[in-house]
Amino acid sequence: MGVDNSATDDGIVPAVDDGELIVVSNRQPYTHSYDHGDGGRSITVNRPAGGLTAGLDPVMQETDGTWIAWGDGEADADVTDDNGTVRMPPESEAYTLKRLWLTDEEVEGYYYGYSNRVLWPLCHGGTMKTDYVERYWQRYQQVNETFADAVVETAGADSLIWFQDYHFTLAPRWVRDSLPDSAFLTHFWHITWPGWDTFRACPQHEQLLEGLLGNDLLGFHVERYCRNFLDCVDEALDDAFIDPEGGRVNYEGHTTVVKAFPMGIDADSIREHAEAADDDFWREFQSSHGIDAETSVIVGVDRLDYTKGIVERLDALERLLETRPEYRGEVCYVQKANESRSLIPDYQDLQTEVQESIDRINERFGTDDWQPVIYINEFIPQRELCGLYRYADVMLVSAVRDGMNLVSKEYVAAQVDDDGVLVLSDQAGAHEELGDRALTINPYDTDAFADTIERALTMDGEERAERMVALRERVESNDLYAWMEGIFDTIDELRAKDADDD
Ligand code: GDG
Repeated sequence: MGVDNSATDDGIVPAVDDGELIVVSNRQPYTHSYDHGDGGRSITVNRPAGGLTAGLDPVMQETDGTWIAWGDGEADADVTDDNGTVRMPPESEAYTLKRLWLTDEEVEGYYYGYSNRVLWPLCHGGTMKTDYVERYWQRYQQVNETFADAVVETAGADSLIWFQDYHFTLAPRWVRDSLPDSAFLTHFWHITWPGWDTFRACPQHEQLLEGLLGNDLLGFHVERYCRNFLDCVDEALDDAFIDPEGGRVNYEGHTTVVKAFPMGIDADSIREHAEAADDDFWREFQSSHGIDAETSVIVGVDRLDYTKGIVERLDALERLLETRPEYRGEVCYVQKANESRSLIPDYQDLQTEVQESIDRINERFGTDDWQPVIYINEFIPQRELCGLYRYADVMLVSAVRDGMNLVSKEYVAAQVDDDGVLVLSDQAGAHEELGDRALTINPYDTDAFADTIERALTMDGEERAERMVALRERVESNDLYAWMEGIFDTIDELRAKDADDD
């Protein structure tokens, strides 16, 4: 049965027939694990926590699609058939999850190696952190081929295939070469795309660009990344024809449209969680972390990643407490950061550096009844996170480079009392949308950053509300569903045009 691109109870769906939507991502929407409380006898399903995965799940259910991802859960293989597939979610079995099994060597080379020790730092401009190990590249190619094969086996002539992120730069070209033109390939690149001067340092830059140009539509968060990508193609591929205004590349007879789609969040869900976190929640939070009721709370929420500028932020807070003693005992900074990619040395170094900075600040300024920095380094449930956003007086987002930064938008959506202040780095993609109503900082300019924290703490209620109301309207209207709709509408237009041209 054909479906229109129309609103459903849960969101929107693209114009595809049942079974034609294929999503490809590194992380899967559901994992299976053994219930250790039960002596490991029964199996538990872990559901999508939020964000894109939770937003896409209803779309997959509505279209009976196939989601292809790495099966990394300990009990995943126990519930799949011989093809690695299982119907999800358990209560309605509405779509197919196809799990691909990766060996330890593949995970080391493809995921920890090429994806996170080459492409991640390269795309964030950190060429000094890249680690070009031939084994990583070999495994990355091998895993991309495995995913491409799985897509080709699953796809039909009219399939719509949606790749997510930097783990799959090569697969689109191989899929494109194996499927008829009527199949549509699209890719969303969730991180920044660097300028040519950075990108050219990568020995495999040509293959990466050729791979991505297998797509019919390639999306980035902001225009600047689109321009950077087109510049890289222009410099690296002699045979590519580029239409910079139209955002099109023609390479070896195939056209790729390159377009910005700034990603949003599920603002309604965040708002509902924030509303549910009432004053009792906040009193309990304050008392369990030893925060005095009168103390102003500043918050930072990050994956522990060197792109997020956590150490730079702690430096600015230290400068504030050093140069303005009147804030001692009056403000408390809550750093919520969960560990990530811990097998990579740069991430281990960062964990140590963050812990050392926090210990130093607490030793230097802390007293018997006041701790300047509270560190929460485990994952917290969505309700608690939204409560923290709601009651924090100021949020600091100080990324040194960030594709979008959804945390800044979540903070805004949770401001149901319209009394918080967002301090936002001009290096985050979100700054393009929120920069004029947030307070802008350069994470490296420690003195000015400290001044801006003070400005946020002393802003009067009227200005806070005026800024936050404007920010909230923007975040609510450009939410996750508007983002998906923008992508699906563009796909429908491009497919309709292709059909007319044939
Ligand atoms: C990449 C790009 C781009 C974090 N701790 C907890 C928790 N979180 C959730 C946040 C937020 C998500 O994790 C982090 O998203 P970000 O966008 O801030 O950052 P990345 O993980 O680096 O994401 C980024 C994004 O892709 C999307 O395209 O914006 O630029 O780097 O949603 O809420 N959630 C809960 N507990 C936690 O402790 N529940």
